[in-house]
Amino acid sequence: MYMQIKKSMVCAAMRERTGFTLIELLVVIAIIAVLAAILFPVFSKAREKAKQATCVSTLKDLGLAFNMYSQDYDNFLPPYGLTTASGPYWTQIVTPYIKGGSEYNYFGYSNIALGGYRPCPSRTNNTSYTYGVNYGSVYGVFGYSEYYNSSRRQIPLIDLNPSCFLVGDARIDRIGNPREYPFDKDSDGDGVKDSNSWGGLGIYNGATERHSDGMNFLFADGSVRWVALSDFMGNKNKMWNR
Ligand SMILES: [Ca+2]
Repeated sequence: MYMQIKKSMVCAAMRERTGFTLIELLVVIAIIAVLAAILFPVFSKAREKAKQATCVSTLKDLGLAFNMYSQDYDNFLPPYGLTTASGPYWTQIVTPYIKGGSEYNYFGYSNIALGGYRPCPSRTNNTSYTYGVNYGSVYGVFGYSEYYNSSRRQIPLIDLNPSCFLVGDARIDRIGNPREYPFDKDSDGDGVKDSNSWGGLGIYNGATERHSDGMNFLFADGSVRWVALSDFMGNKNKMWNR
């Protein structure tokens, strides 16, 4: 009799344990949500790191292409634009020197369907160039054009300051050299001057901090490095000086 009662009690207890209670289910869901919240930023950071590495390798190939171009043109880099206002521009001039590129490609243009070639994978829109050259007729490395500005052949590539930037992550195909286009205007209203009062280049003179608050730069010595936005603004290692 006693055994029978005990057996039926155990059975009842076991029946109660056959499913999850609502509370248990909610706890499990909450734990999954917390884990997802922790892991998703980690995954997206890892994805951005991979894109940044692709961008670095693209800029290294661009450095080799500039080097080959300069060997064909008495050690000089291509101008920003050649001969007339309608181009061709450096983005077209340099692509035949890059493996797989042709005269019909536009280096760094974001829309591959429209002939864009090797755009930065971290771009956020599909209607612009993603790399800009160090631009300016006096302090820049790439002058407007040989047609408008004979200064394009002032300094051969091998005589440039090795830590001077040639190309960097940008929203347009040029970055106004801050020595010629100083940061004398606060365009986002946070009290810090971040762009040139001329206004044609936009915030950071066209450069953009698309990789973890910084950007990748190709330098005159062929090296490629990530530079924090604040270091670019502060001319670290004299990266603006040619
Ligand atoms: Ca500002």
